[in-house]
Amino acid sequence: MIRLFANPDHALQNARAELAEGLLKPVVERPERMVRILTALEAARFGPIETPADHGLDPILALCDPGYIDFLQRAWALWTAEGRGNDALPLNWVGRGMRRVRPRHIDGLLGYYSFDAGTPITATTWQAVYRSAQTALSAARAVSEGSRFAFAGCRPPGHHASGDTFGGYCFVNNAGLAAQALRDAGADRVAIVDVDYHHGNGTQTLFYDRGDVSFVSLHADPAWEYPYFLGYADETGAGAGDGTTLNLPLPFGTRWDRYAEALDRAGRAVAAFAPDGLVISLGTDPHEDDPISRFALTTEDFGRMGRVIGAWDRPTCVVMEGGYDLASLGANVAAFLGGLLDAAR
Ligand code: OKP
Ligand code: ZN
Repeated sequence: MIRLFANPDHALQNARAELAEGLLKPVVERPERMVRILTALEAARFGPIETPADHGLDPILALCDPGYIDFLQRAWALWTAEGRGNDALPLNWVGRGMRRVRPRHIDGLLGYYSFDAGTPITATTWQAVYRSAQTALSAARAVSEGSRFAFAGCRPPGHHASGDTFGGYCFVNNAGLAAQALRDAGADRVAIVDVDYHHGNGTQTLFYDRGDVSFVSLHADPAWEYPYFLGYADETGAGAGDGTTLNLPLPFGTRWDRYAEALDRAGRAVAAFAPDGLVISLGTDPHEDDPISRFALTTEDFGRMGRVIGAWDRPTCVVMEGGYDLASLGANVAAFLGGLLDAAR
């Protein structure tokens, strides 16, 4: 049995442009993505799509820097106070030899709290981000109340956001909130497995030194792919979290055969950690038709992936991340969830 939740305010994140390849290009992370996912889930008849409950700001503030959350809530007002009406993008960052101070001007704050120029803030971004977070919290609640599976239709996504940094279309780490919610509801250990094409740098950072939440990620080799500055195989955790991070970088062109081997390694790491709950950061951008990615999985492969992960046999909260091929996106998500359910019967 699976319970499904979707962010009713996802369309409030509807930015115009991101800086890419030296140009302002139309954003690829757009509302139509969630429309496609929900249409496919309805057609697959997994069950009703529920409106998330409001769990308030406290769980967000428990995982994130309050100064950062305050910035997200106020960024648009500070931006428009400069006489600007277009979407806000950062343009300046700390370089080597400079100081990590928190500036006062909005342009300085945007750089202080970000790591790329591809993640626009609009008038309604905070509302969309807040409700996306509530969607993940509601799915985690469903799992902790006994549902074997839950799906959080989060948009905007979250896995690139740490507790104080936005980037990669992400502002608040929805998967991290779900993992912490499972912990707070009594799970001693939670594993997060990230199958998005891009490394979940924000999630890794949030839990890097924690022994109670492990992070396992399959993604394109960051030496060649975004986010470039985290996600290498030699990052294995620190302190109490020593050995609880596992990065499995894969080459461009990766197909199911190679992917399945890495997923098997991920499964062995999860089994060794013996978690009471599992959070999956689901990106469908490993699909062969994804416009910004270079793996070669098919829709059928997402079904296989779901069956493998379902066989790990843990209460599982699936949190939506990326995936930008509108034609296959819905079918890929439905195939993955169908695979989970197949494995559990
Ligand atoms: C977010 B998620 C495309 C450039 C890519 C950022 C990618 C963010 C991916 N014009 N820039 O992990 O799917
Ligand atoms: Zn991605």
